[in-house]
Amino acid sequence: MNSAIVKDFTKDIQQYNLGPLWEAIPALMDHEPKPHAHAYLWKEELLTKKLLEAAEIFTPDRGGERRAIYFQNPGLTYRKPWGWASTTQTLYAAVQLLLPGEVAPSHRHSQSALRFITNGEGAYTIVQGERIFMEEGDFLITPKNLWHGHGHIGEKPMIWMDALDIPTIYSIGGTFFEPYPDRIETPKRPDNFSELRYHGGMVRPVSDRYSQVAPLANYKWEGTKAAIEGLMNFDPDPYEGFAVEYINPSNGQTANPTMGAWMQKLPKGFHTKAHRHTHSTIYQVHQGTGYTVINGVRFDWSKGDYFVVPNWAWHEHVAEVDSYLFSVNDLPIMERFDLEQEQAFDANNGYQKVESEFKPVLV
Ligand code: GTQ
Repeated sequence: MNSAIVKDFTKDIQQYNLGPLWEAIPALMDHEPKPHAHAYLWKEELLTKKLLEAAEIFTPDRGGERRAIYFQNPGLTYRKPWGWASTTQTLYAAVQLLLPGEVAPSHRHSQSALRFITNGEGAYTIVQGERIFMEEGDFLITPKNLWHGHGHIGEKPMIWMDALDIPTIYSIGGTFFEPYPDRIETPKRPDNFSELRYHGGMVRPVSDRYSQVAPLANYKWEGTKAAIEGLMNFDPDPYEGFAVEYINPSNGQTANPTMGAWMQKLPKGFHTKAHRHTHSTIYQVHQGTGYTVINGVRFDWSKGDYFVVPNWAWHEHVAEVDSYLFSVNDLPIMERFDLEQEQAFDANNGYQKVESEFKPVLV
């Protein structure tokens, strides 16, 4: 085989929008996942400052737009436009600020959403005609195609985390979006309807024996915390500490069909063993201080910070004080394709060597 001839031919076919597999195959078929997403961390101070600056220049009052600032992974900016708003290859996350008296108009879309409430009270989201009042530590879901908008009748600014499957839906060409005909939906059900129906925790109304999309809209913090405290009577998971997953009580599946959401407690001094897995994860530090080692780099975190563990990246957590980590993952997507794999870090007693420290951008 004459390599000059092969090279010429490779060039030749590209002008016809054809491609040479013999050149491309090593890049197309990595021997194992090579995430384009970087491990990364954003400090709370930066996020709060930028949200308050955004509040000076932008009000969420048109077409369903929100005052949300998303986490653009620096390894995924080549995706145009707007980097597909990719925090990991499959997931989007953002922080959103709603001020007292403001309305974020109702809309619906084919992307699924979830929220984790980090600051404030007095705002509600209205989903399926139900006003759901949000408090710190609450976890809320808005699976695809449900009308949702937000309003604020309290006194303090409210900030929460949004996570959506935007990059996934964008890349497979499945985007639908529709503004609500009026500004915001009018309530059709009593306030906090679903959390009242599920007040007992692991019992369900008999009418919910068959799978429903979002029978429970708000998973209150006190319930999540109580579940974790129950787990603390037993040995922790070596990789996750004391961790629970939010589920749909009508079918036992993940609360959102395309995104997993967990809350994990790491008691003071707890050091998880290192492992890696196919799925990627976005963390929000709900409480505490500590660090996570990702592929040998130490990421120090404290309350209110956000960080990304890309797929197939070695990682382990260390809590310096009692800590709670909220996280969102694409495990349901990986499992849908039967691609999930996990590997324990065997060397060095199960812990990575720290080779460097991540320096976050400060304000
Ligand atoms: O609050 O409904 O961050 O629709 C992105 C898309 C938030 C929301 C986001 C959305 C929302």
